[in-house]
Amino acid sequence: MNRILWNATVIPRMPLYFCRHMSQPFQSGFVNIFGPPNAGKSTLLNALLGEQLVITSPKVQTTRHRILGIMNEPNYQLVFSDTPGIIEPKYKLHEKMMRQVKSALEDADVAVLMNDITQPLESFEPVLKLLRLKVPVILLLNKTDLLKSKTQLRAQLALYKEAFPKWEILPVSAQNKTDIDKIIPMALKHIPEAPPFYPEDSISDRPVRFFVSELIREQIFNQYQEEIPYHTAVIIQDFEEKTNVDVIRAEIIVSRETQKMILLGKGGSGIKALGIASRKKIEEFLQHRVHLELFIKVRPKWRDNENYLREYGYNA
Ligand SMILES: Nc1nc2c(ncn2[C@@H]2O[C@H](COP(=O)(O)OP(=O)(O)O)[C@@H](O)[C@H]2O)c(=O)[nH]1
Ligand SMILES: [Mg+2]
Repeated sequence: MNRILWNATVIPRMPLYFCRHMSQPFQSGFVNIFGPPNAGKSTLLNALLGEQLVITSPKVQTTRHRILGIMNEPNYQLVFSDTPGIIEPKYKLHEKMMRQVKSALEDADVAVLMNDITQPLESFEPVLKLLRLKVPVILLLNKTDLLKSKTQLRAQLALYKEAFPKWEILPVSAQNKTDIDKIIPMALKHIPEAPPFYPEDSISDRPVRFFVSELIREQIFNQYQEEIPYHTAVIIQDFEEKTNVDVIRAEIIVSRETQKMILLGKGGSGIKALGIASRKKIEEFLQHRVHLELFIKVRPKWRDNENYLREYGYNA
């Protein structure tokens, strides 16, 4: 990851804009990705941008924020949004996650709706009820690599086409990057002529600190089971950029003392392994050596506490 591609500022949209270099019109707009948990939304964003920008995991509700990923080409800028999976909120953190989804609904020029093609069509209905889409939709049926035959694919596709006759439907595999290149021309049909919203060298609207905290959270999802990842937040307390090695201090917030003990592991082995795995990922991301220190804090019921949620970056 190039270290200077961050901290973009928003440029207001103007009525019509022509690319500086040629007479071809410049298009710019928002392509927002929605779907149930685990459909592969975050995997798709990474595949589209060719970067490991957002975190993914086999567990549901890994993504908690709306995260922009920006694609810059000579004739267009597409601002993709990864969003949390659509669920019925059970606690305040969930409500905040769904507000992130709502904000993405409001500014979308086109919605990329995603479902796991191996799941029954009925499982998709609750998501549609909660979404109420008013913009053009591209429906992606993801994970085609898991299907056993072309017949199975054709059967699923026929079901979806019958249920959603107005939508463009495209079977893909985000993981294998199969047919994801077809999404761009489909999306561009719905993107207006406009100047870029973000400087053309930016890849996201979030600062480096955010991605670093997410990489630690991803490792928590990898390493710990059951409720632990869902009770955890990660905050970067210090980030000192130095020539040889960046020094990063991060706090891991949990809801209960017992969760802290699990995170620590026997003789601190758990937190040690977490530190090593996280550091490797962060070094890959920053392309720089990192010294990482992790601290664990217990904050009872933080997921339902407005002040804590705000402090931990869940602002919506
Ligand atoms: N087999 C297969 N697995 C996928 C595909 N896309 C995503 N996954 C996996 O599905 C799980 C959920 O993916 P993620 O991107 O985190 O889903 P999200 O919750 O919708 O953001 C992860 O384990 C991914 O590796 C795909 O095309 N094929
Ligand atoms: Mg996700």
